Amino acid sequence: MESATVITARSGTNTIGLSKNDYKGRPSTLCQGCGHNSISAQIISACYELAVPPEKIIKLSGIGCSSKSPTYFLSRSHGFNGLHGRMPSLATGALVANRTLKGIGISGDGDTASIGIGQFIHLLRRNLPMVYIVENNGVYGLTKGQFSATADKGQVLKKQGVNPFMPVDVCLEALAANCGFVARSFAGDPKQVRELIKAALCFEGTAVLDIISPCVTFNNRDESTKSYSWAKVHEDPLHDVTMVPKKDEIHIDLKPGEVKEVEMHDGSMLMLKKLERDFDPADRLSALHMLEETKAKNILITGLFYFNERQPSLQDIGNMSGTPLTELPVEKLRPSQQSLIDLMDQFR
Ligand SMILES: Cc1ncc(C[n+]2csc(CCOP(=O)(O)OP(=O)(O)O)c2C)c(N)n1
Ligand code: SF4
Ligand SMILES: [Mg+2]
Repeated sequence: MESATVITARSGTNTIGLSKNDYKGRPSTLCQGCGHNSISAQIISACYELAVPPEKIIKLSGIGCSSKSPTYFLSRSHGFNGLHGRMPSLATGALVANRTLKGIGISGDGDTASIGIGQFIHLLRRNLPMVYIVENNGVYGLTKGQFSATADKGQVLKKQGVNPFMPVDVCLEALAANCGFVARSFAGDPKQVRELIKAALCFEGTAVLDIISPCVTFNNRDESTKSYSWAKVHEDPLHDVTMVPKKDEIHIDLKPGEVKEVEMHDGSMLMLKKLERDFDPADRLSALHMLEETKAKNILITGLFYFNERQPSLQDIGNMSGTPLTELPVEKLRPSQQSLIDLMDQFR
């Protein structure tokens, strides 16, 4: 994705002449304090700072409070709000038919890990160019607070009782499905959310961001691992994340070994400043191990867990045209009679 970040302070516009307002959407109708609102704000900032042309984005979602939120950012972009758990099919169709677009998919833990888990896994196998955000609050917010598939075993909710089931971990699922960009963040850590969204936008395949996004109405009690208070106390970032777009000069004033640089397809750099742990996001098995280990220790580990850009997308495998299908003339879209005869001959 084209990117450039020099913002002229005087005019308040980015390098393509757009102001931050050009990246906003309608006023939110979600509850005040809902984590989903702060994620929308960081999507707006990330796209503004990267000078992403809004018309090159398609917003996709399913059903849920989270899935409503594309209305609250990028009103100049394309968008399709689909059925519960079926956003991946929509995304696949849209992005295969039009290679000039980048997808921003917004889903919930119910939309992805409950009803949509099958669609999610198969989307990852196809590696289409999109940022897939799971706004993870451990409940079905829109339908008034039932346990979702990411709720912890033993969790107690007022009207639900005790959850008897083991949770699905979105990042573990993404790693198992060989997704090339797997990260976790927390809506209460806006800088990390923004920088990871920028990196995800510069990644060419499917980038999964599992963002703990508290539901202040149905699941924000201190003991819940999806609450603001728990996440604030237990968050342990792997690194300090800064995204440097390709047109900016990189100035780092740090000792060698403190920063790991991850280069994106477009030449942008993701700078990962080491904090407590030594961690290499190129090592998938280490990522799996670290996620299991930190979960057992009750730690909310955040940051980029895995990065691998060397995987083809369905667009590459299917040799899809760079021209959107709607712009191709009929004679290019419709196979000739001879090509159909040749195809049938292969099966005789
Ligand atoms: C096929 C289908 N089944 C069930 C529902 C009811 N439903 C609407 S939203 C939702 C869950 C939303 O939870 P989540 O994806 O976590 O989003 P949140 O509201 O928590 O952001 C459910 C079960 C539906 N709309 N369609
Ligand atoms: S019910 Fe929960 S998830 Fe839905 S808008 Fe309110 S706080 Fe957000
Ligand atoms: Mg939810």
